[in-house]
Amino acid sequence: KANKLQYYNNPMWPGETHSLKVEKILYQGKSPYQEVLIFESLTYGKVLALDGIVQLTDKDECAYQEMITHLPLCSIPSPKKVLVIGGGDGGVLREIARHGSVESIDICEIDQLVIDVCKDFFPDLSVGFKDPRVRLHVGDAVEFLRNSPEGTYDAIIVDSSDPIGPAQELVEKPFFETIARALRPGGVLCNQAESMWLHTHLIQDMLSICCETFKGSVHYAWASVPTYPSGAIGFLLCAKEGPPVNFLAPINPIEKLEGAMTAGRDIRFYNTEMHRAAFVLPTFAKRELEAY
Ligand code: AAT
Repeated sequence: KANKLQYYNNPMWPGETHSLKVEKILYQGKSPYQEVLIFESLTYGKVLALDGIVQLTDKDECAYQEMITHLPLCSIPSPKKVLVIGGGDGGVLREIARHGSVESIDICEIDQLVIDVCKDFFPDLSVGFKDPRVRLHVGDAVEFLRNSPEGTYDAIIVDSSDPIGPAQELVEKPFFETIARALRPGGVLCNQAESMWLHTHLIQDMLSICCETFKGSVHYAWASVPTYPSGAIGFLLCAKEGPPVNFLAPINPIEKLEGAMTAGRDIRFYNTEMHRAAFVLPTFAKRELEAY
């Protein structure tokens, strides 16, 4: 009962909650950063929750991981150096591996426990860590970016949890400034950007910080993910000043990359049409987000 109350009162989505029937609890533990729970659900397969918030499920992880990865990587010609923030389950790494042009993939995840339990329970995601191009850094992304050399990355993907707990600083201006510093001119950022149904003010703040910080194009995109609050999640796409980037029309289409659609687990959600469609906003969201 106490848990139920806590979920209804989550300040990120006050007064609402979403339930999944638990068939079996597979793992429950606590790291220095968060509570980690894995369970088998009736209808979405295995589920990973951190502090009671669903991070991914077997059934719909394809939508989030494929979009957060291919929206940025298909928007620039032959990405080579990529950085992932968060993403300890390995799903985004699995998606990056489809891009043959990529030479190195750094990942900075704060929580070793997430990495370890996902290796045990989500082999279809943690397979991403097996790619020889991957270098794992366990630590806080804020610290990692402060120490990373300037102008290094072609793309940075911020696959982080909600800004309560260890990801709090990841929506603040100093963090975006270190990201912009770490990108090469014309390099791109794709940041998990919450829901247009729930988080207008947060998205507006992130948009205005990013327009100021990156100076190239900045756009909001979204996709349907049934197990995330409100059933939708957004992505903030930013290009650093330099060679111009047109996010709306992918220059590096996935369908043209040798074997990318079928390597490992087949692509289930992303394609060039979904890429273009992701930037089309409902009227209310256009009105609220356009000015930024
Ligand atoms: N791909 C699964 C989706 C996630 S996981 C987010 C990850 O970000 C978690 O493993 C968490 O430990 C990590 N993380 C949080 N804060 C930091 C930090 N400061 N530095 C590095 N890693 C961090 C996200 C789902 C989004 C759900 C939206 N409601």
